[in-house]
Amino acid sequence: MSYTEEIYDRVVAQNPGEPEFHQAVKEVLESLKVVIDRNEELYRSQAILERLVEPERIISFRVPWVDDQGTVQVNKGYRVQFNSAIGPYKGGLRFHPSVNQSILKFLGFEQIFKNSLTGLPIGGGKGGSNFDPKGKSDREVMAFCQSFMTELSKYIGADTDVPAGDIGVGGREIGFLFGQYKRLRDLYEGVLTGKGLTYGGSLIRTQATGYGVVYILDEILKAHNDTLAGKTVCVTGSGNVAIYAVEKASQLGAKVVSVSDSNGYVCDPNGINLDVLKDIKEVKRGRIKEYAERVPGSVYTEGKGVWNIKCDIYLPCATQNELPLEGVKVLAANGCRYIVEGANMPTTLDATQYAQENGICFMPGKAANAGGVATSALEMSQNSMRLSWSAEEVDEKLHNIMINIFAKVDDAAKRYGMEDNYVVGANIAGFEKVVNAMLAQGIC
Ligand code: NDP
Ligand code: 2IT
Repeated sequence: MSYTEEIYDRVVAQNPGEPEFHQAVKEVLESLKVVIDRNEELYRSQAILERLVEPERIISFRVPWVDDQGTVQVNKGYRVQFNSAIGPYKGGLRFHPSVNQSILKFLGFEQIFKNSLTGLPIGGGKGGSNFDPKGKSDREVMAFCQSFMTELSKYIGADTDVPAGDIGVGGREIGFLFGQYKRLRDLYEGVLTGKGLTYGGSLIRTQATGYGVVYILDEILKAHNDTLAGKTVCVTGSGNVAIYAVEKASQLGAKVVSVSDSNGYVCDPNGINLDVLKDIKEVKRGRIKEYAERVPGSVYTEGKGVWNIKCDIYLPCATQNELPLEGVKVLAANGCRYIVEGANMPTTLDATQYAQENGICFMPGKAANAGGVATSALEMSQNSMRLSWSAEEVDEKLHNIMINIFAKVDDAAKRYGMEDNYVVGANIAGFEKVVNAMLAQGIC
C-alpha cells in the first residue's frame, strides 16, 4: 500500500464520523501521490503526511448568550488551528446550524493549501459555531458575537491567528467581534480581517472572493483560446461570494442567468439585476424568492437544481457538496465547458471526476476562491504598516495574485504530466511550499 493510501486509511480510522474531512483529505492525498512517490523515504522518515493531516490544535468551547425573550441559549464554538508552517493561522469563521468539527476540519485543511497558493505568509485555520444568524435581531447577533469572542480572544492575535468571515459571518459580525476583542485584550490590532473601512478594513475585501473567481476564470479561458464575453454563466448562492462573482462576470461581458439560496433558485434570462440582488441580500437580508417577485421575466423554482439551466460556465458559490454527480451530468449534456468553484468543496468527488472525464474544465475552490483570503492578507499588511491602499491598488494586487495562482496550478499540472488537471495542479503547488517549510522547521 502506498504512503498516501496508508495515511488516508489512518485518517478514516482515527477521525470517525467526519465525512467532510475524509473527503477533503482523500482528494488532496490522491493528487499528492505522484509527488510523495518520488521522495517517499524522506517524507516517511519525517512523518510529513501524519503531521499534515493532524491539526496543530483544536479549541472547542461553550458559547452562552441571552436571546430577546430573555432565554439563555448555548451554542458550540470552535477554532481549528491546522498548520502554521508558512505563517499565522488564517481562515474564516462560519456561523451556520450545520457547523461541526468535521466541517471545520475540512475547511481548515483546504485552507492550508489555498493560503500557500496565494504566495503570502499565512497558515491554515478555520472556526465557527452552530449558531444560526438567520432571523436573529442585531442585538442577539451582538450578544452571541461578544460571548464567542470572550472565549476565542484567548487564542488569537495579529501574529498568532487572524480569523475573518465565511458563511453567516460578514461585516456586521466582524464589527461586533472586533469590538469585543479590543475591549478584552486592550489591543487595537489587525486580529480580524474583513473589518469595516472606518476601523482598519481594506478596500476590495468585500468584493475580493467573487472578483478573484472571475479573474482566474478569465485566465482559464485565455489558456483555452476562449473569452468570457457573450458567455452564459450560472452562479449558485446569493451571499458574499456569489454577489461579487455576478458583478465581475457581468462587467466582463458575460450574462449571468442564475442565483440561489438554500430554499430555491432564480433564473433570469435577461441577466441578473445586481441592484435588486444586493438590495434583497445585503440590505434587507431577505430570501432569493423575492427577486422573482420584483424582476419581470425571472422565474423562481423551489429546491435544488440550478444545474438544469443551460450554461457555458458554472460557478458554484454556496456551500460544500452542493453539486452532485446528477447535476454535473446535466451540465455536461447541456454543453457546459467550465466549472470554477467559488465555494469550498461545492462539488462531490464523483462529480468532479465525471466533469474532468467529460470535457469540462474544472478549477477547484482552493485555487479559485483564494482571492478572498489573499486580500485578507493584504489587509493584514496594511494594518501592520498603519496605512491603507486605494481600491485600484488592492484590486490590481488581487488580480495579479489570481494570475499567479493560475500560473502555479497550470505549471504543477504540466510538470507532472497532467496538463489541464487543475485539481492535481492546485494540490501539488499548494503542498510544495508547505512541505518545504515543514521540513526546514524540524519535527514540530
Ligand atoms: P454567505 O453567508 O454570504 O452566503 C452563503 C450563500 O450560500 C447563501 O446564499 C446561502 O443561502 C447559501 N448556502 C449556505 N449554506 C447552504 C446550504 N447548506 N444549502 C444551500 N445553500 C446554502 O457566505 P459566503 O458567500 O461568504 O460563502 C459561500 C461559500 O464561499 C462558502 O463555501 C465559503 O466557505 C466560501 N468562501 C467564502 C469566502 C469569503 O471571503 N466570504 C472566501 C472563500 C470561500 P441561505 O441564505 O439560504 O443560507
Ligand atoms: O474560505 C476562505 O478562504 C474564507 N472564508 C476567507 C478567509 C479569510 O481569512 O479571509
